Amino acid sequence: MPTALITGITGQDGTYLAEHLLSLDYRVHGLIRGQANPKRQLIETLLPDVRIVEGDLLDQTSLINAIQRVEPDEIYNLAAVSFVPVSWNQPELTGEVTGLGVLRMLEAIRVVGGASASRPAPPAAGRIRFYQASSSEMFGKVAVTPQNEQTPFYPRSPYGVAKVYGHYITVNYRESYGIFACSGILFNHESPRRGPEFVTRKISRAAARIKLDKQKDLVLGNLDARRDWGFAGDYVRAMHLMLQQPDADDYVVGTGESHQVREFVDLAFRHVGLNWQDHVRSDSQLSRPAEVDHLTADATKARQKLGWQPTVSFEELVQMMVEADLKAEAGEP
Ligand code: NAP
Ligand code: F7E
Repeated sequence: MPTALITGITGQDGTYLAEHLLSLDYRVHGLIRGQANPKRQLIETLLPDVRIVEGDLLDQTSLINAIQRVEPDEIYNLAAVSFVPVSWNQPELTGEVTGLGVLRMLEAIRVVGGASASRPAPPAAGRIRFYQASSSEMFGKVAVTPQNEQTPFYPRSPYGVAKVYGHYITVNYRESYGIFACSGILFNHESPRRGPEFVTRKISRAAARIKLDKQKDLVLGNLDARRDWGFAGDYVRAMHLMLQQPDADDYVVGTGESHQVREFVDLAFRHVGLNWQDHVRSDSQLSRPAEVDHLTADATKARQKLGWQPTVSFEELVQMMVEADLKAEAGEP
């Protein structure tokens, strides 16, 4: 039975990945930070088969201890400060967790495996397979559309900059120490488990609440921004597939379709029988200091080499999220 360690287990992707790996008969361990993390109980209740291990991406020793204790075959590094606006308010923390946290995970693998510059690829370090959650935010201000593995990076936020560091340190440890380390450059992926601060969930939740007379209107930022939105449940399959390949490599994962925030709003409100223009306004206070205007994935490599493809369309994603929020807001479990 293969063993996996997931950092960021309490996040959207962590829960979907844990479910996917458990369905494939993995023994799954999830790294949880903090003495009294309120989400620990959520994981214990929703995912009772996940074994919890304590640790923090800010603490090198805790990561070494976690790897020594779990002895994983695969590590999925999903933990990050992941909300882009927070990264302007807390740029140093974002750099520490989202950027240097990746170095600490790779160092833990190197130290436990005993790799060094003079002895690049000892069997133990080579045995653990590592997945890094890279992001389309690294492309930022794009000069080329769509974006693939060769597209240059031009990050537009402290988050994007930290992810570029995480990406290249992953490539570097693969090339320096022979560690099997992959980066998935994932475009936006959403679900009913998405944090309510992200735009898709903010919209689906508001549409449901307005429909149920629990809220009057919705204030958003830039309605013109375009994203390539897919379903998180599809994207965690790609993460797993990357670590099953004969060689470590980097892959872009996305649907290849981009839509404006405005289109998401329109579909969500239409799904509950409302006209969005009666309820939604845009406030420039919510715009970002530097915006990423338009992202579209070219996931040809993932399709061809991993055999991966998305199963949920944009329209289905919007419906799934609004339906889930209608149930949640109506008090259904
Ligand atoms: P998320 O829901 O925000 O989850 C982030 C996770 O990181 C949480 O479990 C959080 O734990 C954990 N974390 C934060 N700081 C930590 C620390 N110092 N030590 C250990 N854990 C820490 O993010 P997501 O949407 O699942 O995304 C997963 C990963 O993919 C992230 O790295 C994100 O940047 C990246 N990504 C996401 C997307 C997307 O569209 N979702 C696209 C590309 C890349 P707590 O519960 O304790 O806060
Ligand atoms: O914003 C615009 C906003 O916060 C999407 C993270 O998972 O995906 C995510 O980052 C767009 C932006 O996601 C509001 O300006 C308008 O253009 O949902 P978001 P994101 O910034 O794309 C990438 C791939 C990651 O890696 C990240 O970890 O929507 N927008 N009005 C708004 N955004 C928010 N949050 N709230 C608004 O009111």
